[in-house]
Amino acid sequence: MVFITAQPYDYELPLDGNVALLIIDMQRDFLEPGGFGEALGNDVSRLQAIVPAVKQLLEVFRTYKLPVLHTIEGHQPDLSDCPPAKRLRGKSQLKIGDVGPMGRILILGEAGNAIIPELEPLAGEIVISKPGKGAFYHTHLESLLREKKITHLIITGVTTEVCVQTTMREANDRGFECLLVEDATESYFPDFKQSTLEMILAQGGIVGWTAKAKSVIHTLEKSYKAANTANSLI
Ligand code: TIU
Repeated sequence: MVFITAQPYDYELPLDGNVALLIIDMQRDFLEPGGFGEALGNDVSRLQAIVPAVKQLLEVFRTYKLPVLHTIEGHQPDLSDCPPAKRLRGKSQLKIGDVGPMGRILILGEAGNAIIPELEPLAGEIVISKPGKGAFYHTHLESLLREKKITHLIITGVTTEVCVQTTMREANDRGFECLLVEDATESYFPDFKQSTLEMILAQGGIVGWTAKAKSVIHTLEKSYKAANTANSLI
C-alpha cells in the first residue's frame, strides 16, 4: 500500500494493479469551438488549461502499463439512444444530431466527437461510448472494471460538475475508491468546479478524494519505479 497526498486525507493505493486512470470526455465537442459545448452557449477555451496535466498522467499510466480508460459522450447516428428531453433541452440553435462545423453535433464517429489529438487513445486502451452524463449509464463500464479487478479510479476530464461528478458518484455507489485530480478536471464555470470539489470532500470525503496531478504522479513514479527496479533485480 502507498499513499497519495490528498484531501480530505491521504488516499491509500494498492500496488497490485488495481488502479485505473479514467479520462472523461476530453473530446473536441467539449474543448473546441463549433461543438456541443459551444452550441450550449459556453466559452470552451477554458477547458484547454487541463490538457497538459491530463497528458502527463496519461503518460505515467502508460509508462507503468497501468490501465487507462477513456470515455466519449456521443449518440448513434439515428439518435435512437438520445432522449428528446436531452436533444431539445436548452433550445439551442445547433442541437444534438445537427450538422455543425466539425460534423454532426455529439454523434459517434463524427470529427467533432473524437477525443482531442493530444490525448488520442492508443491501441489497447479502452474507449467507452456513453449516451448519458454518467459513464455507468447504458455502458459495460462496471462489468469491465470488475473483470479487470480494478478497485481504485483516478478520475480526470470534463466537465467537473456534469459528466465527471455524475460518473464519480456512480462509481462511489458501486464501491470504487475514487480520486478526482483537481488540476486535470475543468468546468465552463469556475465556481461550479470549486463547489464540486468541496461537495466531494465534505463529510469526510462523502464521494471520494481530490489531489493535485503532481501528487498522484509523485506517488506512482516513486512506487512503480521502485517496484520495476526490484523486479529487474530478481
Ligand atoms: N455541458 C456540460 O457541461 N457537459 C456535458 O454536457 N458533458 C460532459 O460533461 N462531458
